[in-house]
Amino acid sequence: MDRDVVGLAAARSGHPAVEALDKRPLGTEADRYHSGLLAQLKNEDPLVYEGIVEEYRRVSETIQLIAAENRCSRAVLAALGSILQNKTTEGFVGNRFHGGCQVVDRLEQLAIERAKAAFGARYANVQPHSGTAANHIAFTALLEPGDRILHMALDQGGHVSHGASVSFTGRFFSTYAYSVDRSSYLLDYEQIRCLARQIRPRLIVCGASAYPRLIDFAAFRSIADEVGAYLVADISHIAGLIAAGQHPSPIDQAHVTTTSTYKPGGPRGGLILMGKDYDTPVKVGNKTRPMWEQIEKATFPGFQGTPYLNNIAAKAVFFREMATDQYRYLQARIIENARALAEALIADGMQVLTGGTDNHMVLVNVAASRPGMTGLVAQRALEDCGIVINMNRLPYDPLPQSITSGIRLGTPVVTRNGMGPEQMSIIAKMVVKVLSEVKSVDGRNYHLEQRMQQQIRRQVTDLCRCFPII
Ligand code: DSN
Repeated sequence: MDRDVVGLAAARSGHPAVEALDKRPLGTEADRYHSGLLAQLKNEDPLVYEGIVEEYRRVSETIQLIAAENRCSRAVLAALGSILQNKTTEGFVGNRFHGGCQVVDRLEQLAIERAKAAFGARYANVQPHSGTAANHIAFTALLEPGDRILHMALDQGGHVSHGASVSFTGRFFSTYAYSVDRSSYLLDYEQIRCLARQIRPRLIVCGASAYPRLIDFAAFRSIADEVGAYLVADISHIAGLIAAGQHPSPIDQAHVTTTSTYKPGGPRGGLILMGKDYDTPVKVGNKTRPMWEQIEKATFPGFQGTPYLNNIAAKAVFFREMATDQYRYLQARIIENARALAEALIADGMQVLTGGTDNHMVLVNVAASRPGMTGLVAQRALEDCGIVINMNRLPYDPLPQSITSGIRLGTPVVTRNGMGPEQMSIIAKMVVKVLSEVKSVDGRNYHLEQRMQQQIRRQVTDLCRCFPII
């Protein structure tokens, strides 16, 4: 043994202070190590600390209506900012490349079991770094380069990773898009079936970023089965609603279900789930493996290296939260609030796509509601007044992606903060007031009277103060 190490051990064993330290429960030491993290950051890096404070203030004093956003619990934040962040390894539970994995193996297994329980799945992979990574893993697990994918077009409400030409999917596979019906803006499953018969895709993706109605996963599976395709359901936007039984589940309909974990209110990251098809044989290259194994090989070494073990622990915390009555109540309330918001906007003359919503989001055609208005002007003017939304290209939108005719509003954050239908009608009134008063100059620039802006800002701040982040 190294002489210094021997000396240090001898010194330690005889020293009363060290002996006392050794007898303290480990939990106390771990608590001490993790407590006061923000205070330490403030001391060591005031610039980053100030950024965090500023962001806290921003979300505390403005109304967050980005449909893709949510807010995780403090328990999830604690797991994210824990010592687990330092652990490196590769592979899966019980089969790692590095030593020292006893604890993280246990935590990853816990996350897997809780994810399976939350979604009624037979297989869960908690390693994907994001929803997009989960899609990449699923596609590469099931397909050969160049294989055909049929997906919802990005400008119709699909997600960029599903097949847009600018994403990895569009570059490495042959992608074909389906649309929503031109008059109802709903998915037309018979049209999608006809397209699938012509294209004969090897994989069909369903799931959307901007679609306010229920998705019929059983109809998608019947189309996939008819043409011999795999079905991947990306449920990122509606995962919380599905776990809470507020939207039909794709777990036993799709071959593979993917989701991001922050949209339903957990830590950033991705998740892959499978139901009855989890061990269906898949042939890719010259190898045939069960689907779950194919997914794991595509995760590591296929696409990722070390899993983010702090994120995995945070996912475990979140999947436990998902199984609580409180979480289920919140998901029902998210939909109730979105419906109240849609109804109040319609009552004030706004054109809401499909006439309402079945989920957490509301799509509004602002260009058709107010002459000269664009999604970009609406987003900017509302943000000036403290209401944060995003512009959104609508199906068959005549305006370009950088301007858009629409906006997308979502209720997860305001609901998490405790707001209900009564507050949704107050918010709708403020949105309509801003959109009625703002004057678009050229679709990008605009004029909004200072006095009006300040008045709405004050109302927003007052409302936010009644629903603080706790
Ligand atoms: N999919 C994006 C959105 O819906 O805004 C975020 O990942």
